[in-house]
Amino acid sequence: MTYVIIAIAVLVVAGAVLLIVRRRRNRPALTSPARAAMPEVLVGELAARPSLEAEAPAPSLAQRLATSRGVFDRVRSMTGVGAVSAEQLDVVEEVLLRSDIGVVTTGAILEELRKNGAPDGVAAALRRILLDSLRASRSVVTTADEGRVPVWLFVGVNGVGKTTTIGKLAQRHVDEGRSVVLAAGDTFRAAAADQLQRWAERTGADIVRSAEGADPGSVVHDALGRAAARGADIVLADTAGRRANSTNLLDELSKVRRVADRAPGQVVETFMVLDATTGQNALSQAREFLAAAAVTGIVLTKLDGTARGGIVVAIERELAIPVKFVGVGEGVHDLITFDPVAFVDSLLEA
Ligand SMILES: Nc1nc2c(ncn2[C@@H]2O[C@H](COP(=O)(O)OP(=O)(O)O)[C@@H](O)[C@H]2O)c(=O)[nH]1
Ligand SMILES: [Mg+2]
Repeated sequence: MTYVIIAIAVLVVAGAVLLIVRRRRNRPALTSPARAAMPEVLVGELAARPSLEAEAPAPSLAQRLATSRGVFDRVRSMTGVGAVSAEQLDVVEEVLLRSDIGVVTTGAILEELRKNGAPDGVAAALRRILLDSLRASRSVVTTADEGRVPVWLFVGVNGVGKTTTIGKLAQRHVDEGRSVVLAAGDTFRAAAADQLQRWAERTGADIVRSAEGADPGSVVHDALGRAAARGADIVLADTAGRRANSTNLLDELSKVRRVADRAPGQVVETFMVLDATTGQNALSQAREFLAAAAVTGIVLTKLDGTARGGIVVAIERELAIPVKFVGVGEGVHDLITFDPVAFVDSLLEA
């Protein structure tokens, strides 16, 4: 009998210890301040309301690129493997041209399909061909030589999304722990600097601006001085997208570039910003800028809501400059590091 009582007592004590240990484990690591008990009604209301996260899951790339994906519907639904029929080739041609992949690139792709057929189906063959033409290195440089401040320069015509892209990238650099100075080199209108200033306030970046009509070179020069004095990690320099004529604009860009590349500055990336919704026009614009600006990468904006997603492939094939970022909306997080596999899959994966 005594043994039984002792055994029961031991069990009860062990149970109690287990309970206490479990409770402690469930407690969050950081102790939060004690809160007053909430009224039952409020508790009920809160429980009934779904959390914000559950309400708005981040859209997938395929969702963001839904309009371009729609153009490829007919290719994705093609059945059959092996030789590609003349009718199928016609459909592929129409789809590629509609997606603004361009005549040259479309011709090359059709030739390849004709020659090699589609052993795993047309969509899979197209996927492989597109990925083959998107093999450029997309690394971005964020460091400069000892004692210099890295500068990212943004060029492109008015309205393509330069300032917005700078704002999004400022946020990215800040998130990655870099201190950022923005140079408001678009002095054509005061509103341009105001817009950049709002991005600076929002992202916590520093900004150097001047009066409307000021010399953009001197704004960039001052921004470099500020960055060097404060030990900032990177300067993002905005530029104007218009002048009285394009020769003046290109001259001005060359001058801004020279200033930005002089110590303490060092231009490590020059991004040409292009608007995807202008399709093949973006290509001709780019050609005009290329010689003057020594472009190291393309930022393709407004890929959301356009059917012209194929322009990514046309740009890389015809200009031989890598697309490094794509804009998929107006929000601060709507800029994506361009990933060919994710991009091509968002168009062609079932
Ligand atoms: N939908 C969409 N709009 C964009 C994107 N990037 C920029 N914009 C919009 O395009 C317009 C022009 O952008 P802005 O940065 O002022 O162009 P900038 O003249 O080249 O500096 C603004 O209304 C932006 O919100 C994008 O990726 N997607
Ligand atoms: Mg601007």
